[in-house]
Amino acid sequence: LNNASMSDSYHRIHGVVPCHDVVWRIACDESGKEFTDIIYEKAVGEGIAKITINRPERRNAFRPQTIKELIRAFNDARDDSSVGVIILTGKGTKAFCSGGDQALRTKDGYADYEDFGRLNVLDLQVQIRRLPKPVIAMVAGYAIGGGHILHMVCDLTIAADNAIFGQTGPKVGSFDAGYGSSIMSRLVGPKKAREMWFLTRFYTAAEADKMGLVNTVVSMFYFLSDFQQENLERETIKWCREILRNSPTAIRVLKSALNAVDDGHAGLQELGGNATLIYYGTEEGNEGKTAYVERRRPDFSKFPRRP
Ligand code: S0N
Repeated sequence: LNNASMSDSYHRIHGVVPCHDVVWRIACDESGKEFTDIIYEKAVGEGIAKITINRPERRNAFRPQTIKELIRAFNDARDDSSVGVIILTGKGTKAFCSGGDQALRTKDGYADYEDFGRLNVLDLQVQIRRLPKPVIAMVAGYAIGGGHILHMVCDLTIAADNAIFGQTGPKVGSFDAGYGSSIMSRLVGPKKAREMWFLTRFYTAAEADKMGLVNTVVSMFYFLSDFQQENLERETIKWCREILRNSPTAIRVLKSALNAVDDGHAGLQELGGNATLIYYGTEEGNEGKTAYVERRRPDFSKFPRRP
């Protein structure tokens, strides 16, 4: 048995996979329904969730079902207070995600059930952007089209040195005029963003690093087996652990602050929600609620009017 099949059979039998010093346990959401297009795992005792797009035979292209499952898993990871960081990745070393499944594209989006198409990947992009925990894209191989946009909406990107980034829209008859354009322009600057979209070139991990598209590139001497892939995961886990050592509230507020200007009213709402959340925890905020419950006039006189 090679590493890959050993780890696959271990997964099936025990529901857990040892990866260096991390033990991954298969997770589910409250519906209890199985996932078919993704693998959803949590690292035992670590505060890390990992969501893997599992369509390697299609270079991890997503269909509406894939996105539905990703949304369920991200919701669960958001609600689970033991989770502090979420990794988004693709199965295998050939692709993170190659975008929407072109075989399912119809005149009104992507269709894999019912009679009409949909672009539910846009909901997923917004969900990742608003999720109050850091989301890290762990990219090996191709991050193309809608897959490239998914890594861009994540907070951080850790790339393997075989990673390839690019947009194909104008070549295959599509475009993302939302986050796929605006966030890209913020990340790499307006000139480079135009280059990426107008010329539809692909870029190596080193080029992406230089452009500010990724946070780091994990160099790998030889990148063909599961063992080498663990180097990428090892580095990603290191970044997760560094984040997890820090204050979750500070990180939560910072994520919303870093997005606020670009996300307009929705960004302000997210940041404002965090202010309310913190205010609820103060004695001053509590006085208002307690007075209402006790049917008395609230007394805010003891609280300072700070300069
Ligand atoms: C990723 C590429 C470069 C990999 O090349 P490689 O390694 O040579 O592999 P292939 O032999 O090409 O592929 C292996 C098998 O996988 C299938 N496949 C790959 N990608 C897709 C895909 N996206 N959809 C369906 N199938 C895919 C291949 O067909 C092959 O299958 P077999 O073995 O059966 O022949 C290369 O594969 C590539 O260029 N892929 C296409 C990349 C692409 O153009 N993606 C779509 C880009 N557009 C979007 O993602 C749109 C996103 C979106 O949803 C959206 C968002 C906002 C607004 C609008 C939209 C919108 O859709 O319009």
